Amino acid sequence: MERTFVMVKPDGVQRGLVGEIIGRFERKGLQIVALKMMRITPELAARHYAEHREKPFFKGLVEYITSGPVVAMILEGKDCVGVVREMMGATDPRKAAPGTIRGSFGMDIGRNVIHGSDSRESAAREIALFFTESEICEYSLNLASWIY
Ligand code: 3AN
Repeated sequence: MERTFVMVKPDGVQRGLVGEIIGRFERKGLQIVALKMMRITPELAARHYAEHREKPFFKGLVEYITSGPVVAMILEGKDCVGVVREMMGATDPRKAAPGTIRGSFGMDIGRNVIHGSDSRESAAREIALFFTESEICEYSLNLASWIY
């Protein structure tokens, strides 16, 4: 089983999309193994978005992601990283396929509702950045027989 890190960004929380987004992942058959609402500090934002440090949009990105609470989670399932990326849609919501989360709920690349890790390596790094081991729940849903 694979794990990925997902976050409903401040615009998603403000717009009341938390339940809708989590519901999509649950109904898909992904298992929530960790979940919390939190405020991202500028320091955590800088570490999370380290690869974008030199980009022109970096300052605005940090201001946006620290502007209100986010809902962070770890999801688990077969090929979870890729499955979540497909469900999120393209980074720019105006270009994201209709039916994807960004395609359904976004209009601007600077307000794109959700984050999901882009690789297994990023997922491992981001999970360690946002969660402690004790915040992760190991439990059986018997997915082997009902989902797969
Ligand atoms: P994704 O979130 O789809 O993996 P990345 O990693 O390229 O996309 O970008 C990380 C975040 O940076 C995006 N979610 C978006 O909020 C922001 N971002 C990326 N490109 C731009 C841009 N051209 N203008 C403003 N914000 C951007």
